[in-house]
Amino acid sequence: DYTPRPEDKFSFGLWTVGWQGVDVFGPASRPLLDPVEATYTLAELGAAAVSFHDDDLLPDESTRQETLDRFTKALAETGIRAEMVTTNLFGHPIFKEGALTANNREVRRYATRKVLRNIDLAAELGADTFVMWGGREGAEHGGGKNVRVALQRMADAVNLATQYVKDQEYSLRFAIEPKPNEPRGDILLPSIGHAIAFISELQHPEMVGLNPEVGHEEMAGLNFAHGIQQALWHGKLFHIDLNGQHGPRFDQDLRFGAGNLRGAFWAVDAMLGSGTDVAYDGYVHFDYKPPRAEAIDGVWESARGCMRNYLILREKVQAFRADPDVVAAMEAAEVDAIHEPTLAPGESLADLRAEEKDIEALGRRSVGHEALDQLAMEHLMGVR
Ligand code: GLT
Ligand code: MN
Ligand code: MN
Ligand code: MN
Repeated sequence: DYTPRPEDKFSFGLWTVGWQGVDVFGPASRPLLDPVEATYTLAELGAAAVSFHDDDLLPDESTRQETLDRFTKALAETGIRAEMVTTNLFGHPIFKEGALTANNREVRRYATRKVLRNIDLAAELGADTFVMWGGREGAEHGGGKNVRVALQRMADAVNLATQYVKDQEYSLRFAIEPKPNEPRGDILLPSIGHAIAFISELQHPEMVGLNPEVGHEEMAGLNFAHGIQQALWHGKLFHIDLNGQHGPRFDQDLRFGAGNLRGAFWAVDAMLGSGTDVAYDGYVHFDYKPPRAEAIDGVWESARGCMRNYLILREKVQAFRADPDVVAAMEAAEVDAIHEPTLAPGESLADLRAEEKDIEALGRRSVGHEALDQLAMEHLMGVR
């Protein structure tokens, strides 16, 4: 059966099931969901953890302590963890032109204060990961933003945050979440690759990794499974946002498995290590939006669907990898031959150059990838 268990490490953003359906064309279609009540329900559904923005859980000062007390009680009673915390640096109009990279310095200083306060909260709640999604860091116009300098201000902010965590001796790691556009016309750090390059310029790069989202890479026409494999290769897959997307269009935030199902299959395969032992071992975190048309029953149905689809895909991926026909097809496709370095240890360039190979025959060789992919599709379609 596909019942979620604590060891599956499923986690949900409180803003996901809490999304009230506000969009560009209409107001909320669902009533406010108390984040503490949502935590209890997610625990019942089988989640092991939750994540939140400061403002999802603690929208106002006057009720802050009371809500925090109720929330920590919910964590204690359910055994749920607050594994990730992130900062809302996009909702308030003060962030309309950017937060940590706003042209206006007062805005940048306010955004930095908001981050620091939230780092203290994350540490207090024992979170492992602090996500930074720069949704408003970007521009619609060519002349309005000096992108090169804005990137330096972003680096300053991350440097300051990592230094603060070191000084306080917190055990938090940072995860940057790339997105190409929406809400800004063009967002800084638009893809996994951009973010990885950015991290290498930071003061404490070892403390900073990625929180890639399926839909965000696919909005840019990129292959999510390839993206997270590169992040794994760099040792930077600190966290993940699973959801669904139908190709390059607005950010759909569908439940995981909806949208590009083949992409989801390969994403799960990559998370499990693609047949190697380099796998993702963090929380399986969902960041999606229950469609605006759904009432509360549909909200919980979609949350169940995220976990169920992950468990089904995990089973499909494992069956695919274990299928003797697949093993043979992989062999025929020389998939494992890539493990052998192009130049063996001890070999010289002269050895390489001395080699005589039948170039024409190599050009005619069979690669067998269609046969292999057909097997994957048949596993996915449930006929094997
Ligand atoms: C917001 C965004 C998400 C990010 C969240 C982290 S907030 O909902 O659309 O993709 O993961 O701040
Ligand atoms: Mn999204
Ligand atoms: Mn996300
Ligand atoms: Mn989102």
